[in-house]
Amino acid sequence: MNNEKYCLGCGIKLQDENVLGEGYTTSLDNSLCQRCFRIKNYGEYQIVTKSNDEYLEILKSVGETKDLVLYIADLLNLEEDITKIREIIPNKMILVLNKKDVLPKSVKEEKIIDYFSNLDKPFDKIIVISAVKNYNIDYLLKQIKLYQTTNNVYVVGHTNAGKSTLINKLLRNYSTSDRELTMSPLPSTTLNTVKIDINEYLTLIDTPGLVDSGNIVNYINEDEFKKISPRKEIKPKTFQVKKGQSIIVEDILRVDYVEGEKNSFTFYMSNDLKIRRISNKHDDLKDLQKRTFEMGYNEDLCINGLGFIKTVNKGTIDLYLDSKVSTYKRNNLI
Ligand SMILES: Nc1nc2c(ncn2[C@@H]2O[C@H](COP(=O)(O)OP(=O)(O)OP(=O)(O)O)[C@@H](O)[C@H]2O)c(=O)[nH]1
Ligand SMILES: [Mg+2]
Repeated sequence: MNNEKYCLGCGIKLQDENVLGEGYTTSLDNSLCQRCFRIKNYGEYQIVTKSNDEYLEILKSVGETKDLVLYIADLLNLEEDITKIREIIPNKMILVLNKKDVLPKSVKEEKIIDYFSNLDKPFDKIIVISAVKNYNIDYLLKQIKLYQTTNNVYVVGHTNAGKSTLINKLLRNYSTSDRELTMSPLPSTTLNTVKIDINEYLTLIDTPGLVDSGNIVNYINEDEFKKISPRKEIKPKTFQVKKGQSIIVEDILRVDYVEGEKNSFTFYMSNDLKIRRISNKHDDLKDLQKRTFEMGYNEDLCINGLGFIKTVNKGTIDLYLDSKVSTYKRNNLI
C-alpha cells in the first residue's frame, strides 16, 4: 500500500489494512487515525509502545538543522539532567518549564529561573509557563520571535511534558486555523513529527516525547495513574519528623527517616494521593526495593513521575519503591 497521508493529530502514517496496526483508520479519507479519533471523542486511550531509538533519530535530525528549539519540561517532574538534551541538539534552545499551575501559587518563578541559570550548557532563555492556564504564552511568543532563525521552530521534550498542549494553545491564541493536535494524560501520544503553521512567519513542529523507562507511569494501572497526575494546584503536605518515623504514599512509596536531626518533609505530589504517617513497627511496603539516601541540608528527593519531597536537615532516608522507578537528589527547587 502506498499512501502519503499522515494523521493530523499524532503524525503517524495512515493505513486502512491492519486494524491492530499503528495509524489504522477505516477510510483513508479520514484526517485522524482511529486512536486519535478515540482519544479526542471518547477519552479512550490505547497504549502504544514505541522504541526510543526511533525518537532519538528524530531528535538527532532536529540537531542537524539550524532552527530554534523549545525544550518543554514538566515542573513537577524535571529530568535529573536537564541539559542532557544539549548533547543531541546543540541548537539555540529555550527551556520552557511547563505546568506552573500545579505548583503552589506562592512559588516565585524568578526563583525557579535562577535555579537553572548556572548550568554548564546553558539555555538561551528560560521561561515558566502554563499551557493549560494560558500563563506567559504571550511572553513565550515574543521570545520565539526574538530567537527564531527560520520559520521553523521545533518543540521537543519528554513524553507528557505538554508539547502538543502548548502548540494547540498557540494555535488557538494566534491563528484562525481549527487544527488541533492530539493531547492525552498518558505517555506516547504524539507518534511522529507534525508541522503546524501558526502564521506566515512561524511553523511549529511537534515531536514525539522521549519515554523515560524510570517514570512510574510505566508501572501503574489506569486508576493509580489518575491519582498521581495532578490536575489542580498542589497543596503540599508537610510532616515534622524525627528519626525512626515513617510516612507512606498510597501503596506506592514508603519513606523511613532512619537517622538525623529533627527534620521536615514536604510532599509535592497530587492532592489525590493519600499520604500518611504509619507506625515504624509496621512493615507496610517493605517488600518494595529499598534505597538509602544521605540527605544534605535543603535537598529534594525526586521520584520520577510522582513528584518530590522537600527536606531541610541532614539525615538518612530509606525509600521503598518499585525497583524500576528512578529517583535522584537535588538542591531545594522551591
Ligand atoms: N496542569 C497542567 N497540565 C498540563 C499542562 N500542559 C499539559 N498538561 C497535561 O499534560 C498531559 C500531557 O499533555 P500532552 O500535550 O499530550 O503532552 P506531550 O508532551 O505532547 O506528550 P507526548 O505527545 O506523549 O510526547 C495532558 O494531560 C495535558 O492536559 C499545564 O500547563 N498544566
Ligand atoms: Mg504530544
